[in-house]
Amino acid sequence: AKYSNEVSRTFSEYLLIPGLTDKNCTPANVSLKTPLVAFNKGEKPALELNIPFVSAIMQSVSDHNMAIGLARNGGLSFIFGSQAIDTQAEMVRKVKKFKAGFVESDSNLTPEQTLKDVLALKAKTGHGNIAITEDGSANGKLMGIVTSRDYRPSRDSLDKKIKDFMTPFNKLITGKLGISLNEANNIIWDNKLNSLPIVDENQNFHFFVFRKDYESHKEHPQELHDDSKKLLVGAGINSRDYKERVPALVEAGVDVLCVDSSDGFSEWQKEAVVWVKKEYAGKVYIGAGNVVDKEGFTYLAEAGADFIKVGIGGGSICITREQKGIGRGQATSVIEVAEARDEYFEKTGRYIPICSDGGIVQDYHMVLALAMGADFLMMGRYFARFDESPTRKLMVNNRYVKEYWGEGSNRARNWQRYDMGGSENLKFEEGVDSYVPYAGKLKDNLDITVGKIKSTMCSCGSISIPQLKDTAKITLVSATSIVEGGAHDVILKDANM
Ligand code: MZP
Repeated sequence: AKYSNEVSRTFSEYLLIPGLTDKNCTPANVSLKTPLVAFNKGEKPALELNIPFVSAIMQSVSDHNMAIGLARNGGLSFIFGSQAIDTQAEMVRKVKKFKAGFVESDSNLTPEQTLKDVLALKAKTGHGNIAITEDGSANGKLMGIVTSRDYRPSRDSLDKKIKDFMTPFNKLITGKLGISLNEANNIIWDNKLNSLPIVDENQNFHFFVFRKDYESHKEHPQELHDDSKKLLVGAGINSRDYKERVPALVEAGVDVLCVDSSDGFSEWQKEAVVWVKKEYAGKVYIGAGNVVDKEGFTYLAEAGADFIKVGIGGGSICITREQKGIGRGQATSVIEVAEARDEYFEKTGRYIPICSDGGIVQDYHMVLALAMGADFLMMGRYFARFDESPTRKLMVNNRYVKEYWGEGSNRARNWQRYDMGGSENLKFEEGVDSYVPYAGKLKDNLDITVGKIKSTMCSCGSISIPQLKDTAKITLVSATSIVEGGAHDVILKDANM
């Protein structure tokens, strides 16, 4: 056996030391733009993210709703692959159908039909804001309310018009749905009164938005990325059925794929990457992983991967290290693979972004991962807590929680990912089924996280991710200095005395 003398470390064992914050170094000047796929020296990556976050390839995290929410905020989701090919492709299609400025609904109201209705009603009434009602009259049953795309009133007048227009319908929505007026108002008016409700003919409430977050739309123009004004979306694939799955996903419009495996240093991964690169060159991008050292990185880089995912056993729901004894501390893995990425770039002129996957607990861990060389981060637990994740919100022990289960748990039954041998049964579990504290809306939480990251970067004297990588000063912390970092030697006022 070969021994690595280096201790395998996690993010919590490090801290950042401030660098000089010059006057230009303000959160408003910080850019979190980062490459998503490989590019050659002197060129620009074909796909970039406006915030360095992607959501995990997991049943309990990334469906079409999460993908729409995250893409609209500058990140990207990889829709889970542990499902039938047609249902996964349908989720991709739903994201790609979502167009900036169009109303979208996952009800029977297709965007096309909705738009047709709007235009017809607009022609009849001459109004910009239009309710879709059963019989087309203002007294009919409300089906939805939309604003036609070519109608661009000022923010203020739009807010007022929507408010005036919606007032008579509040009761209907509240009554039929059995939610409180407060809840309804929260939903209907959202933060900045830019959200609109859609109700289908069965009175099912499909909350969707029209030009949501007018302001952040400008700040995170991800949705304007490719000219079609379509959102970017990714999807997980496995190394078994990719010859059937990939064509369906490409046909549905997927932008980027990722071979999803807890251990990606394998000939199966290489074959999958090589096949996709050959059959779909220029049509779709493909990431691979997960690896935790230079050898694994170089193997997948040479196979042609467009990005490489790093991390084994660090996920919050993951028990791979306990069950199989394989893995490595996430910080050490990222540091070593980032070195391999830089050496490979130096040697070949091809920059292959790396993604730190799993094990992020505190927001400052995100800055550490980026400073250690990750180009972007994949997170499961973080996103599972939000309204947009696909799982149930429950009340457990007097607090709201959301369900969150690992892809290696029996619940996910993702055979391809964890069962290497092709047997029909999962012999042992590598993941747990759990709850995470419910945290509300994706956007509200992302705003806080992004704000914190920008502020930490300013303390480090950096206004971009590449600058942070080059200049960050990182120190190991002792067990006692971790204690020093929390509140200590005081009696907290809300503690039970
Ligand atoms: P976290 O953000 O919850 O800490 O970790 C999410 C990551 O854990 C996923 O992106 C994936 O790589 C990994 N994962 C997912 N399921 C399992 C499992 O069941 C797992 N063991 O390790």
